[in-house]
Amino acid sequence: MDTLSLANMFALSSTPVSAVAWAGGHINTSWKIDCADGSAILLQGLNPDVFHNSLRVMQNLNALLTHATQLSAPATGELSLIPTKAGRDWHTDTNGKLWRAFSFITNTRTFLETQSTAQAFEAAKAFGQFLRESAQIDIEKIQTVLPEFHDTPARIAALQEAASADSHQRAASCQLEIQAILAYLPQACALQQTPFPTRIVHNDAKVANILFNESGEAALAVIDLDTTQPGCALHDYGDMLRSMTCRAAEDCQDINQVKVNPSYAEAVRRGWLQGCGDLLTPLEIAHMPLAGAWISTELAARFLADYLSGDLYFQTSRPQQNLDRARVQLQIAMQLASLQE
Ligand code: GN1
Ligand code: MG
Repeated sequence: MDTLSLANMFALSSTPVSAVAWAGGHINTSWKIDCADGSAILLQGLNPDVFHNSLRVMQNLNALLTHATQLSAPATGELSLIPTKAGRDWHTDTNGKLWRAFSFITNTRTFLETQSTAQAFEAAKAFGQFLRESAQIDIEKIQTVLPEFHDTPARIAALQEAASADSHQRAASCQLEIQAILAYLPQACALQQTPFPTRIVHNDAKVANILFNESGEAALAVIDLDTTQPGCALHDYGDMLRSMTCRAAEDCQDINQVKVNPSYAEAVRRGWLQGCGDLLTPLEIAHMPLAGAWISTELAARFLADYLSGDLYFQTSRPQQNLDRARVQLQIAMQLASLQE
């Protein structure tokens, strides 16, 4: 079925007339669909190879959106699902892939890289508010959709396995990177065993997942809620540090351009603390300085394992893209770690 016919399965206000691929994610398929009356939707297909239980994702999404509506919570803004003509929240295509449609919030923008310290502050504050607001939801209502998603030792073990299998004869070209990640294992194990509280966390707290107003000054909504599940708040903080403090692209090929800006890191810290209010425990606050290197190294392990396995998980548009992504994350991890020294 073509994209416009797919869009037509939903109860739109008028006829869908054009579809443009919506960039930014590495996992799902997203289209912006413009309709004849000037309205627009974001049509998104969940990647079944990643989200094995799409229904759970939709149940979590509904619980989060219902909560946001009841509270008129600022952090989730005006996100809303458009039902299908059959009155459901999703459409399943002939391949069993689940599609859902969000109303497109007009006069908004997303950014792949942070534009200013003020913007880093705003984005981090929004993720902090999201965490604080989600803490009011009964955690039993939010199900785990990606088990062991942030099990860093398991991610490093998976990299080691991919390097040993070396199914695409790529391991020789990235020994330095593999060794750098393996060296992080003791620290990863120590963090994994620290008894942080279990909270409802976003799990993809990158700058690209904040909807800003057109000037980019005000964060209007936290988006991409598919990975939201019970977990550790510091994973979100780590994701923010790795994604908001460096303006180089996530797959930048020139490692010299990868520079962590300390004032952005400080803005992220202040913004997140402000957004979280009094939510965080002393244990969480004490470990904040480790979170950036933690999550960048974990993501480096994930990108590199995928590169070694033949790029099966993260979408790529060129050879070695996952290797470049891994190198960028390692560089960010190193710089974030040295900021703390
Ligand atoms: C993936 O597809 P996207 O951009 O929403 C990934 C995150 C990574 C991120 C890196 C389900 O998210 O964990 O941090 O790429 N999502 C999943 O940009 O694996
Ligand atoms: Mg995501």
